[in-house]
Amino acid sequence: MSLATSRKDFPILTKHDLVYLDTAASSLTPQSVIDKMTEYYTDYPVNVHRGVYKLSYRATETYTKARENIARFINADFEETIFTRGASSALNLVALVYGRETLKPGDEIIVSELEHHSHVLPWQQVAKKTGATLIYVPLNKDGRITIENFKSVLTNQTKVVALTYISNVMGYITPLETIIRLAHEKGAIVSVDAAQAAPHMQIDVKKLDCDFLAFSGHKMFGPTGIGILYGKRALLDQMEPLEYGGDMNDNVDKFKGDWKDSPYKFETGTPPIAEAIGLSEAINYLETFGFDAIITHEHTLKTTAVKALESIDGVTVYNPSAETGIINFNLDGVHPHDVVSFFDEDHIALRAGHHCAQLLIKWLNVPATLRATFYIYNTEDDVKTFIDSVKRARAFFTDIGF
Ligand code: 7TS
Repeated sequence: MSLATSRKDFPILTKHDLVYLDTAASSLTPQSVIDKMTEYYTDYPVNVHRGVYKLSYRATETYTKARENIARFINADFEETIFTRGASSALNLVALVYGRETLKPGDEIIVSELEHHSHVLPWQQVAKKTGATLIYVPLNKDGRITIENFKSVLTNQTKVVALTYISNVMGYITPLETIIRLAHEKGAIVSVDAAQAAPHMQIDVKKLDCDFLAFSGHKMFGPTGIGILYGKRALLDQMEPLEYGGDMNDNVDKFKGDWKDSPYKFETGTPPIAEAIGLSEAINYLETFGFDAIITHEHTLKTTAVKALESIDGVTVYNPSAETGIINFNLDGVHPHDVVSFFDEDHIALRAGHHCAQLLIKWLNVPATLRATFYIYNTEDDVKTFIDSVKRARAFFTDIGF
């Protein structure tokens, strides 16, 4: 399918005058995904793995096929593809189970200041509980994780490397293939936060050889409330569940019970059925474009916008070299929260704040930033509207002495 005609697939874009530049927070939802979820709620809205009646068989079969499709999408096995509430819960599961069960005093966990809070806070807690130490990869002058800088903190004590694949603020791609190889040579495992990568680039967990990888449905045309944790089977087999209850269990006696194998042992209770079906359809939709076309389109729009921003006096772009479609910027001397109302007036949706990445905002030494992100439905016209709005805001604040 062509990117140029994709806008008509998104009901929100056909109904409203909207320049949507906040995909890094959540992408818009195409009609085909809405239809698949409506079909579930309309035609077979029943639980899975329980009822011995036709509707429940249909729900179970569609739900199971959804997992198969999502596993195929990242080249994982079915048993290695766990449904979670989102990337945050997936990353927490790794830290709170694998981390807590295996780490001991003296062990080191490598993280970075580019991480989203959901890939730092769980490891901080685990470090506190186990006596392990958090070590930060020094970022280079552009704010990137480099192989050289990673090597400078990798030691024989490194047991876990927890890094983002694409930064949600800087849009940089982490050189993970080499980092994973180096980490494995030291016997460390690698947890990858792919929340910003899965919507924009092909992920092959076997080729990447990561140990864990997490992403969310709602950033890649899917619904909210669902995410994926991929884990290598051998690691998942040695991990205990995080939560206990229905569906994950096998035999239950008065004083002990046991549980099924992965993925079920990590998924207690009624699962996100409509969401799993919706995410599978979102993947089908995403795949009709091909990742090369997607990333080229986003990057082209981003490059045009950065060039225009850099020609405006009093605008700072913090990540001009980003390989993806994310622009992180500020109007000099103006708090981003004072700027966003200009965008809102022009029907432009973008985010101001710390983007759940306070470590990076502190590294940049600013109170907050503005972030614009491009995806398949954005156009050259969107870039123009965005740049005109920045110019209008800049002129206003210059006039009043900022
Ligand atoms: N990791 C990264 C890199 C993210 O960008 C996000 C969400 C998460 C993890 C957490 O995902 P969730 O689905 O569990 O919330 N990032 C953002 C953002 O940049 N703006 O809003 C949410």
